[in-house]
Amino acid sequence: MTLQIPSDFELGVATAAWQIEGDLAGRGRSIWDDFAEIPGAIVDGATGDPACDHVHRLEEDLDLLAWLAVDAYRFSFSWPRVMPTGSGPTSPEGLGFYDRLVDGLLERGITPVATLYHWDLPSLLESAGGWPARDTAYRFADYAQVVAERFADRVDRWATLNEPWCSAFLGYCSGTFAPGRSDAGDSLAAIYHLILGHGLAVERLRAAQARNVGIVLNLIPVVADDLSMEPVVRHIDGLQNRIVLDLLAGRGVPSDLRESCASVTDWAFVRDEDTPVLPAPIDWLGENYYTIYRVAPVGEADADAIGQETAAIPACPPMRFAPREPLTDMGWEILPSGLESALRMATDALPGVPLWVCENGAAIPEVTDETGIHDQVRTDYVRDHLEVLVRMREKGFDIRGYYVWSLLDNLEWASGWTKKFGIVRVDPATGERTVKDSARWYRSLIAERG
Ligand code: IFM
Repeated sequence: MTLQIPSDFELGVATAAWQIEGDLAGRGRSIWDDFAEIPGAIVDGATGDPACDHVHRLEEDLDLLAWLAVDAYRFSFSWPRVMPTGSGPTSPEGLGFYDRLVDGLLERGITPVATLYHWDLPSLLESAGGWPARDTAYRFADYAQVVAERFADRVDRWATLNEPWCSAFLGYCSGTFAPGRSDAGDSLAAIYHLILGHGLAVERLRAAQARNVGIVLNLIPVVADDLSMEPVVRHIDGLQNRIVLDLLAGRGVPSDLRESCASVTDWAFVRDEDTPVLPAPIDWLGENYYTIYRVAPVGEADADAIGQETAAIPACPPMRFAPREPLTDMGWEILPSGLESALRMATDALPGVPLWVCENGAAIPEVTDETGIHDQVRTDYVRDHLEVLVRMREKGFDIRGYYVWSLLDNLEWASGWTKKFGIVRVDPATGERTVKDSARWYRSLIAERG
């Protein structure tokens, strides 16, 4: 069946600063630079410089975007490139880089869509306590204001945070992501302060006349075949999905979570004065969808799926993750119908808020020969998820667009260069870009859209 994309449905690609920019000399350090120096923290020892050397190859990458003819490009500002010490003085060079990026997109007719925080907390703010500390939320709001005052005239859509779940629970509970801390109580304080920072930043963005302000989550449907797993499903769903949706919707921390996590926190960080700030009205919601969580009673060892770790779940009851084939290279179950469940969750919690799928894509094996880089599984993955969106739109869901993750092969966080999500290959040794089959397919899809 041919995929019929409606003419008003936005198609784009996404990246994030630490994963592609490089040029550590031109910015302050972030928690990911520090994490990368811990032996074994990043599997292949990759570091944030040169990454894809995007800062020095900006024109080439802008031309790639123009060749794809995407409607929009989603990138993230690096907080330590804008404010090297996390608060106070800004860097003229750093801001100048983003001027060139945003202006270069506009010159090519591509809509800039910016995320303010995609996990690269300035190192000095981590030394001051990181996201478990309330003050970090206020520093984030100050940074948001600086960026919005400079770019509100040119950036069309703003996301405060990308996937706060990862920052909080992989960063502060399992410690498999930067900053590599393992304290369940701290991770709950972190998720709360991230959403507080979001709410404070929304106010500053609006004051600076920023248009279209939202947030990007990774809502993940949780399923189990075994009925006895219902309480576990609820606990994980609470931490992955409901805590953030409920805070954004003005319902506070879900009462069941307050109880099920009582062994690891007294929730003293939740303050009454935050009640009006947390549900700051948003203009749109982004969902990054890759997979579901399938959980099962304890049995064999945990699956090797990246990010699916019981250690990332505060007060985790006995359980294991049990993804089913087909799997991507990340060990993630491929299940396009889960995208519908994730978006329904968003709509149920925040009715009337338009949705974008801000990331979707796959790390999969590729075949390279003299005719090119063949990645049919990636193309199928993208097409199957787009089909879900087209069907949902027909049913009346307000879904406005979709961005492939990712434009480039890049630093896949703790997996370094070992997992490739790009529709364009990047040679880690030389930085050379080579278009894959999936990029040619996506380009034709955009060109042939209804
Ligand atoms: O690479 C990441 C991205 O930074 C955030 N969302 C998931 C992607 C794949 O793991």
